Amino acid sequence: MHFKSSKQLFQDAQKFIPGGVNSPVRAFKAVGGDPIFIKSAKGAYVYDEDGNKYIELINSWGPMILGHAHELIEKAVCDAIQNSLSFGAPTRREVEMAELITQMVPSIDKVRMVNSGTEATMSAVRLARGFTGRTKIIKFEGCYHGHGDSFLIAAGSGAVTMGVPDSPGVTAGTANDTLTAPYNDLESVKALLEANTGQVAALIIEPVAGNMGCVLPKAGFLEGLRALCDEHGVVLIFDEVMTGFRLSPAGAQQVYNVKPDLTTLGKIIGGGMPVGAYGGKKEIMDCISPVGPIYQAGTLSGNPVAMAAGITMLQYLHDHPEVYTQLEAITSRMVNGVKANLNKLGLSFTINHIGSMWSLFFNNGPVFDFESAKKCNTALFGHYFKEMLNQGIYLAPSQFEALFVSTAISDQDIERITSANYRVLESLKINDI
Ligand code: HOZ
Repeated sequence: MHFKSSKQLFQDAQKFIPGGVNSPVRAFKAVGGDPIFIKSAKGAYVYDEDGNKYIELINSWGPMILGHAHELIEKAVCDAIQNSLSFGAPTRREVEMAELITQMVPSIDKVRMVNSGTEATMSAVRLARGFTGRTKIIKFEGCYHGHGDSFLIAAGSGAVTMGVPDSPGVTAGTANDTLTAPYNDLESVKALLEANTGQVAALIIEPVAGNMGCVLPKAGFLEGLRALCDEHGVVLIFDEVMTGFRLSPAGAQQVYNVKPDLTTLGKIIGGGMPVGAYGGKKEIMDCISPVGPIYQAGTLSGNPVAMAAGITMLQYLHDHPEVYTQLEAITSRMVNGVKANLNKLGLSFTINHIGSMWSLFFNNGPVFDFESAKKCNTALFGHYFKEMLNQGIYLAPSQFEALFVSTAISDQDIERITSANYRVLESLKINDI
């Protein structure tokens, strides 16, 4: 086959695909330059079409908890494809998957499989609306819940880096039904609920935000939301597409000990295959068709190959809880190395870290919401990103994305990451941010 470099591929891609990519963040617009095209990956490393090898901290935006191309998951997929790729009919593995999820996440009594996190959040909101008979929802500025119309209001991730947190194409009616509050600001949620009494169906939140960089909930914030939702009869939805099974076997809700009514899950539960799910309290979930009247469906939902990959990874996490200690240790070593670099260089950039998620913000103040995240020097981040890439470290190509760590990262990899970080920060000539 004719060899094409990343540069040539990107040129060709732009002729046939809008912007040359199938998801905006990949276009490197937030950091400048052209994207690299990935050929393969194994463990902690990705290899591009140009023959370069990188240590990577994206991990498919979360799911590669055990690193790329893990033997057990590969085998499960290879075994599953022998029996055809899709049936659009019930299969044994869907039951196994649902049982495993409900076993690992105590707040989930019943779960419905879909094909992506976006589908999961859209479906969960429809369910909450049907269940409560109300129309409005509350979301937080800078949180990203996929590209459903209701969520493209003050949205994070690619929506903010492309400068369209409020996307054209979303009708005024839909936008009016989405109320927004600053992350970590309980008082503003209280005010919204009081001003819209009896109208709010759901409050949806990333319990640890990963789409404005990694932003942690302040002490008492999630508990406060739980209490407010109870008081106002609002369905509390935790979007754990990035945090579910990553921060603990039961995600952020276990770490913070707060039970949502519904949870949305995504890519992680497919071990890298395209999957999503939403689940929660039995009385709410039983409102979905064919038990109840709220409709939601999909030919590829519960796809057998995706189920095989996901079950294998979740079962592994279930059987090996030490994975979480390992992830925390690897990430802490990395983060502490970067902190030491900042100290040596007299820099006071902010680092947010929890478990195997973290962000280095090019910002001297604390980052606890969208406004503080937006104070970052994104131009400087762009230089940093490109120089790190030149050093063989592939970071998320935006200041407003979290980094995800896998168990495949070795001590030598950490040393390479932290020493590259030192060299790059030193070379950036940071005067004033
Ligand atoms: N929305 C994803 C990050 N939060 C990026 C998805 C992708 O480009 O694959």
